Amino acid sequence: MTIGLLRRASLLGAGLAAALSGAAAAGEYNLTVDRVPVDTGTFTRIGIGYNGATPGPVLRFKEGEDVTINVTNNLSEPTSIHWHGLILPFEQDGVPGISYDGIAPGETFTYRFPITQSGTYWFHSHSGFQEPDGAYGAIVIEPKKREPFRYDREYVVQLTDAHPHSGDRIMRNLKMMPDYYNRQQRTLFDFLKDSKEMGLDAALSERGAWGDMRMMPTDIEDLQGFTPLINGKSSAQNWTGLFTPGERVRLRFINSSAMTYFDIRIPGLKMTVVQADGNNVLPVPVDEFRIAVAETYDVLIQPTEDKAYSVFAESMGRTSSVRGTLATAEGMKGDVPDLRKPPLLTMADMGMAHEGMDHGSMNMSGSTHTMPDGSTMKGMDHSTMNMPGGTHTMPDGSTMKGMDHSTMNMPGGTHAMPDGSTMKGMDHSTMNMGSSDPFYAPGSGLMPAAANGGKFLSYNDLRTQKPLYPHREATREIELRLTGNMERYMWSINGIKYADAEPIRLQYGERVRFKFVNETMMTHPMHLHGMWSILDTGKGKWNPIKHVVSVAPGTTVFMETEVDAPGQWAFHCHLSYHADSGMFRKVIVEGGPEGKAAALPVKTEG
Ligand SMILES: [Cu+2]
Repeated sequence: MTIGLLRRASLLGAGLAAALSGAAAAGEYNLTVDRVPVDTGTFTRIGIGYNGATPGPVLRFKEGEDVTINVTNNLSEPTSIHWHGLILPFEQDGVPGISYDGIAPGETFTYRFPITQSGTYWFHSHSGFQEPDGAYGAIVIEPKKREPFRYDREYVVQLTDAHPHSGDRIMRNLKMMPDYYNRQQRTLFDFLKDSKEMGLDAALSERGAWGDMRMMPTDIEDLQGFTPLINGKSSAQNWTGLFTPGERVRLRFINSSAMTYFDIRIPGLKMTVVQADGNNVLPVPVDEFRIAVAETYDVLIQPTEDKAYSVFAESMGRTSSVRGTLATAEGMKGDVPDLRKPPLLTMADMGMAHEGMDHGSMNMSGSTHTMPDGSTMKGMDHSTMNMPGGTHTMPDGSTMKGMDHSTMNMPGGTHAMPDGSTMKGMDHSTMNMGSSDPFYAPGSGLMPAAANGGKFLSYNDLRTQKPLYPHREATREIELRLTGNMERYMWSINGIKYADAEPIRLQYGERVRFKFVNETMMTHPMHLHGMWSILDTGKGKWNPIKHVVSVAPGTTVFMETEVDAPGQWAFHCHLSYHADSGMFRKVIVEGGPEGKAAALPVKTEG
């Protein structure tokens, strides 16, 4: 009843806002932040949106224009808007406590900044859990120059993981009971099945190892029970984009989820990836790709038949899916694939490849770690061993009990070097792993594979189409260990949560090499504000230029940043509940050319 009333009220609001937008001067945009109804078909609730709806409007900017955006807060709490992936002065970046104070209830804040880039981006609230509650929208920036590819029409395909609970309630529940939303707990039945397959001892010790980590093999999504949406519509509500057979269609995928990675495919069509995080890449034809939280990928497709194709997005943990439709007329429907089997994390995802990790604390079925040459296995990738089961015969004839060859997936790779040297530091650029993906730990349960057996996009396939900076040696390396305590739902960097951490201080003009070491069993999409994240895929000057770098469990990933933006910036995991519980840092960029150095607020560190 209330929802119906509110819907009418907000539709009125949307009309009014549209009228206001129309009246605004060129380059001027108006956004209102409103309480809006969310109706997924599965549940209804009141969420937060822009101009009366969630998702908010698609903001279309032109490279080279100066934009003015008036944001009016109609909520009874403070709000903010962050322009995700946009390069702009730090005071315009929209992070309360870092860029500015936020936008008080009833207040209108005016953002002003030049648009210096092009591509697909998005915007969202950086206050509390307003973004999971629906406060997000898309940004499309038209380039000054011609695109290096052609298309006849385009659609934004914006994904989210709408949840019946408010973000605040979810956070409270996770703090109280970290597995509150994980419905895939292993049962006694699973244990008995494991025992039958691997023997009781092995099953027991594997259980022990997982217990030591306070993790379960099913801990892939710590938030389940959501309804994924495409452009605000669930599978039943079926978002539909029209095409004429033979047309080239550009799809701008944006993952605006709070917590959910999606694997995306369009059965019957090849997709050509042409852009990642707003920057053009050399085209990569794929059958399927994984989109981390907060990433964007632009793909081209060319449907030739007069029929309906399903745009199918399946959550990484396979607990839910959403389809939209590309069709030649409204109301058409394509086949909807079934959910695939949920992946199980393996020992690889426990991060046993990490140097310096205390192997002694891991109960590993009593297998011996002494290698034939007597060296220790420091740096060696234990992850290739899914411990229990099997017997591995070493070169010296000794056996290594508990190795499961059936789960080893390392075509063309020799990772288990007797001295472990090649694994040290996990330098992806030098690893040749055949068809497996070097951005996952070898043997990882999360290693993606295309549903049709075809090509699944890897970070390793991404090459920038146009380097933004001359390639040079990094001036400094900063190690950021991604850490957490699953038992207390505490997420941190280098073991320290945001509230207790000193800011990361960078000097203007540096090129910093960030080394992410994921010591947790979750995948973290790391997002640095204000400056580009040049992901090291070993391609030198052709390394892809991103704003989110996803770091899978048990891996080390490097990215480099040209420190060219004075001021202070946020740097955090983009999973909403991880960021909020402490996997977050403030970055301060000191110095800068005359007149360009930022006048930093004299505020104490938050
Ligand atoms: Cu995280």
